[in-house]
Amino acid sequence: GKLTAEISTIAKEELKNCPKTSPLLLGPQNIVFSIHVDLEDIRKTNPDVTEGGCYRPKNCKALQKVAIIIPFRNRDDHLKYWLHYMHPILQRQQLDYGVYVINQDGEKTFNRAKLLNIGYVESLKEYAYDCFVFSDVDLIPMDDRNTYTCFSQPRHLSAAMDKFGFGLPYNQYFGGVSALSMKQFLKINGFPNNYWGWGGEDDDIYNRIASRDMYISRPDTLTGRCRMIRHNKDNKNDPNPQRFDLLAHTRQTMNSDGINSLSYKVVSTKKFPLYTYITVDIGLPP
Ligand code: UDH
Ligand code: NGS
Repeated sequence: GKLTAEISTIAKEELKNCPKTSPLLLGPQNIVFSIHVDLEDIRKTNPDVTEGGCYRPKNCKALQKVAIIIPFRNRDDHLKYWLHYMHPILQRQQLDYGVYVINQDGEKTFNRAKLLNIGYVESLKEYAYDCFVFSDVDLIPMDDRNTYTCFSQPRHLSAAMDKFGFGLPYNQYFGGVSALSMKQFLKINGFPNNYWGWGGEDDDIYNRIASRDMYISRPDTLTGRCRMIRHNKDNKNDPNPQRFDLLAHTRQTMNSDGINSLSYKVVSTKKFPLYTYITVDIGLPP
């Protein structure tokens, strides 16, 4: 009744802020993709994760409300590993978070950045998130001190991937896992919608950030280590031959291509115990 509601509101208000650094962190951890993972087991070992893949700390008020957005198609095996490793890490980081898998409907050309824009919009329809972590489905941090939150500058979290010898392929690289606050995301008009197929969309995002006088923040190369699941080439995600031309004009096109020009249709939304699965029709390349 009303009284219970009031009591729970008071209880909520009285929660102290979580500490800046979570006392639950374990540091470096072993990440392997040879083990068997089972969704039902993951659910049982993460009893505090609620429907749709959400969690918030019980005993303190999380410092940020984080939507984790995963661009997706036909990677169920990878998603299992992601859920297996990430739910425990994100809880130890004491985040108020939700997991959104944005699944591209159909079999036409993949568009990673457009799916990420959609994740931003759709997650905000559910909760007042203030931070957005954009993560490929096949990347897992090897150290839980690499916090999946936003910083005073756009954050590149996958700063030392195993496939690049635990370094960066080039300084401007912004692919893999990144985090932008709502303010940072809106300052760059979100991400480009017009990169169809593989490559360049992450560099476009980098250009957007640089052109708005922001810079990339990163964990150090030890804390930022992460492992990628080795896999075969995907269908309908061939290198985009237009990516170099597009990249030459980010500064001009970013004002009219981005979150302000995003159009798509939600085909279905499914709430699973460990994640929210939104299938979207994103249309076709022009
Ligand atoms: N993705 C899917 N399904 C696809 C394609 C991409 O889910 O069919 C998602 C997934 O989250 C993936 C991300 O988009 O992690 C980025 O895809 P990518 O192909 O750019 O990057 P990935 O890390 O592979 O999967 C990098 C190597 C691809 C080039 C292969 C040439 N050797
Ligand atoms: C660059 C791509 C990026 C890509 C990066 C790493 O060349 O989109 O390689 O690719 N930029 C262009 O193509 C313009 S990877 O080694 O992961 O295949 O993220």
